[in-house]
Amino acid sequence: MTLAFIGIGANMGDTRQALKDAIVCLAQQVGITVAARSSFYRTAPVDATGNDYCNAVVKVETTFTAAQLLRICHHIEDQFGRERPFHNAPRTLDLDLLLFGDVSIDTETLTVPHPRITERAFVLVPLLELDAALEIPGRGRAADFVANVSNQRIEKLSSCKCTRLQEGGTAS
Ligand code: PH2
Ligand code: MG
Ligand code: MG
Repeated sequence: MTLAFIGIGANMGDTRQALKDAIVCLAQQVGITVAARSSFYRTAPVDATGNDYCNAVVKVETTFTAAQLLRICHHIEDQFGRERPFHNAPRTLDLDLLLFGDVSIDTETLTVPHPRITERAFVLVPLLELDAALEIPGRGRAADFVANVSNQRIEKLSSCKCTRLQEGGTAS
């Protein structure tokens, strides 16, 4: 069993719903248990165009290899209608394998830890919400990189509305 972190992002369509549905999809996979999820965040596009993103990170336990987990992520992206017309194009769903246990992998198709993990507030902030003492293999403490990304806009989205609706029994 390996502990892995997956970054989730979307900036087209109903982004919050896409993130929720993607987490359900991951949890439904045999060989993946979703152990925790961060809050959802509204974030400014970084090196990209289009609308603000909704981002989150999930912590999963998996029996898969990193390559298998990546394939599953890509398959789920396809199911959500992901298209890739150009680099960093707006997307209905993006699932990025951020960390896979304490291993470092560098192949043509997969680099773990994710190469830009320390440069992006939309990854670092939710990661630290899940584990404030997180160590990034080969890089050091995730918390040490937050100051470098303080210029990137990121806002935690409230989940109060959903909770209140569910408690009232009127959630759709
Ligand atoms: N993903 C990118 C490029 N830029 N910006 C934000 N805010 N959130 C993302 O998920 C994101 C991005 C490439 O995958
Ligand atoms: Mg990405
Ligand atoms: Mg991606």
